[in-house]
Amino acid sequence: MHISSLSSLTPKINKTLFFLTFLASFFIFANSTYAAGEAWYDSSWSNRVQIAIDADNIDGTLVDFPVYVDLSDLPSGFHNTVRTSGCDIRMTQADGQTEVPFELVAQDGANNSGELFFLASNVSGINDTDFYLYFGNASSSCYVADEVYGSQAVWSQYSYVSHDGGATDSTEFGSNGIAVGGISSGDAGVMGIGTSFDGVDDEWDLPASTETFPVGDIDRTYQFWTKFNSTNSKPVLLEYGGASSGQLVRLELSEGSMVWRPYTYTDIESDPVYTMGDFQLVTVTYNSLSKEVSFYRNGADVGGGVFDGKLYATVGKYYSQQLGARVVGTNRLDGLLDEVRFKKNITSADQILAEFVNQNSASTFYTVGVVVGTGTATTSNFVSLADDVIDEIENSIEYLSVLPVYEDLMAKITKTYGKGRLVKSDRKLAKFKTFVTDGLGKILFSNSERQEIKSIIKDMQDILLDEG
Ligand SMILES: [Ca+2]
Ligand SMILES: [Ca+2]
Repeated sequence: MHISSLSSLTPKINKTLFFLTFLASFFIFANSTYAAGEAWYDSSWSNRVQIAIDADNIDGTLVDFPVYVDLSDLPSGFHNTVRTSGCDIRMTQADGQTEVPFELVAQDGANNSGELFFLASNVSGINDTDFYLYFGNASSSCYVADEVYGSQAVWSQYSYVSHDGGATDSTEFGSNGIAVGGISSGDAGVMGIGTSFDGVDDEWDLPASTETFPVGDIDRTYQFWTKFNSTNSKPVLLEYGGASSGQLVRLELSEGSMVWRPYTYTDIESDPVYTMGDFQLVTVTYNSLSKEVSFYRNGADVGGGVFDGKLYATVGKYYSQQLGARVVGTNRLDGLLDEVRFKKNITSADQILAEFVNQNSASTFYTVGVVVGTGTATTSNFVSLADDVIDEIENSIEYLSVLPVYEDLMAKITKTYGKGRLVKSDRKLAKFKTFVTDGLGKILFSNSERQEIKSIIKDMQDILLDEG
């Protein structure tokens, strides 16, 4: 939100001039010198959309945070323009130019949906952290997985990441699941697809890789989006290791508690808060220094304890390693796994909570801006809506007045009052909608609220000017 380059006049004069112009502006001032937000990544790309992570959702500062983007949160202007392959997608930091790695897991242009993760090196808990998603380039190549900004770099902190509940591993180690019992991925999960487990003979076996599995007495984090349909068999999410004390790692559900069962050592249990039939995010951390095992449910700390043994380095020595059952074929999961992740370090409590908010309710975690075109934020940068969409908006509330607004103000309004162009609220003051037509962002509001809306917009404009 940079308006400082509006002119060389003092901010106070700028503010007055802008507001006077604004009050009179029921016409389009296409020749405005209003500056663009940030620099453009590359002129070969036609469009971008801002994704701003709301600081209210962040405690502390997050480092190397993989951000989930539900592509159904993006405007139709994205879905109408992006290539079917997605090979024109690029992600940058707030400066509009510094790239960050991303993984496009799925894209469904027919349904305007899809799943993308990008790596945020820092996410602030004080100010919103902005990123840009660029698209619209007919000739760009897809990044391959091991390129600098390719998918594997998103998961550089992880030893295993499966977006489909065990079938495929997105890390550089590529520990794809081996299907047992007729298991296959494809069932609806929390983010895109997951894997259903039948509780009879289904499991994913994973390769015996010491790269993939935390082995020995080292820090670690395990995460599972899961749903339990039945508790009968004390279902196991993960088991691997050997047959001697401290060689085995087993995570299972018992009477509502997640249990850390290291072979022959004392079990450590969470509070009995895990439920049946709901998707829930299970996170388990182990601190090799303090020996503390911590459990989280949906981002909240739900107990744990201090492990009294020692973990030894074994994988694939005696047993297989698998998701959804014990290695001896018992304790089978009747339910579903979606996102599964292992790390050889400890994810902070702040990050675990942010991950839950992001993955459980992406549209509250970030605010998506409007689609803008190449270059500066002049009127030509806005993508027009189809006539029928405009009709729909105009018919949906009472008689409206229209005010033209520009990229930064539009983003501010959207960020403050809701997302997208179909903003609505029970609060009278916020009962307006923003949209884009005739190449210009506009706000619609009913005449009865006109003065109040104008007052809000003026306040926002003042904020923008002050920030400039
Ligand atoms: Ca089966
Ligand atoms: Ca998934």
